[in-house]
Amino acid sequence: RTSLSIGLIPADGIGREVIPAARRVIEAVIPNKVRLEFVDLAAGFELFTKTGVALPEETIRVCRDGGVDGALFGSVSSPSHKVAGYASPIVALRKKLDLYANVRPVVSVSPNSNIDMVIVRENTECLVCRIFSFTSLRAKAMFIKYIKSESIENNADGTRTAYATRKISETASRRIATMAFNIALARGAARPSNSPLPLVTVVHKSNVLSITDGLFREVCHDVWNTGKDGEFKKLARMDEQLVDSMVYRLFREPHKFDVCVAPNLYGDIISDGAAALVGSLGVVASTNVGDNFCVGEPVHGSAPDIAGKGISNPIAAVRSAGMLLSYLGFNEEASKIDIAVNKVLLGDKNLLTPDLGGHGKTDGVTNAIIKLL
Ligand code: NAD
Ligand code: K
Ligand code: MN
Repeated sequence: RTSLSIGLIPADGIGREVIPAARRVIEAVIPNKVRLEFVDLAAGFELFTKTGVALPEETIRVCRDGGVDGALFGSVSSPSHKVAGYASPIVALRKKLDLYANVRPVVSVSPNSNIDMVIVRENTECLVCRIFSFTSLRAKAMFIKYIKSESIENNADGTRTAYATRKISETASRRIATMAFNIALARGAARPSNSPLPLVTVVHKSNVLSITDGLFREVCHDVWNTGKDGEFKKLARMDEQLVDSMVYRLFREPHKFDVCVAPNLYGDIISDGAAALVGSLGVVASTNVGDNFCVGEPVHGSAPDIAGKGISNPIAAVRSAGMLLSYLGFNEEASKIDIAVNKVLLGDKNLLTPDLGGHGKTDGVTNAIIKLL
């Protein structure tokens, strides 16, 4: 590549602190001969409160129609109560761009811990979805029934009952499982030849949710057994874990996990949990990946408790930028970022931000990373 164009979508809260930090790191690492351009793109809850739109068409269009090569998303402040007309712009963006996988590496750099796992989270369905279904009434006319993922009913006794619908499709399960096994094969190839085969753990709860999670599990087994002309079965191992005992094992023996693949909501929950094992949500990065586009995104949210204080940890966003660069073919630059970040994490503790026990600031950590590049 001789040019590189990256869309920046800081959105809300500390997204506005960590995305500019990530931008500075990209500027520092990309060689001068590459024409580098950033495009500011709007989204967020604050934007919604001002304009009534959380994810402008323009932001979708620029990402979808080749206006940028990739994008970085910060974090959005989605309120916990229902706000009429509002839906999370990151959830919408993932769907609009069909970014079906959320790839979340969870890695410890501390010498007395050896956690090195990737959580591959399905990104388009599960409980976080809207469903269109076609029903035929008296076999005569077709009606389109629009089921929202959640609904609420008023009961005769004046109380309410809320429902959620969960969608697990064979297509989405197959492509996420395929992505997980491909990641496993790439990890296996990067290890010494006498290492055990990479392991993919399928997370589900099909002992109870035998139809939805049962389908997810069945498809994962099938992908392992038959995928890539038998390569998956030959070059990777597979096991499975019920999501509740997954959490238990994750806390007790996190070093035993390699690649984990999970439906949307389980993947979200276990990756926040896994973040606690490597020090802070402020260091865990992700990419939202589809077949044509990638959006780097720190796993954390907008952190209203620390927003505006200049103490948010930029490392998750910086690592997300590194993952995006790697997706775009800048592997050398991505590994430079990795090395610099790890050095900073292992360096003077005081320089680090308070979430990691330090007294440092966003800028200080970013400067330290840039100095090492
Ligand atoms: P959060 O991730 O924002 O914060 C959880 C805790 O981790 C807080 O104590 C926070 O201070 C800390 N933390 C997170 N990132 C940090 C960083 N970079 N440096 C230092 N500390 C950090 O989760 P929350 O508090 O549950 O949610 C806050 C808001 O974020 C909510 O409105 C939620 O909807 C939203 N959210 C958005 C996303 C997203 O944009 N994809 C993801 C999760 C939550
Ligand atoms: K985020
Ligand atoms: Mn989350």
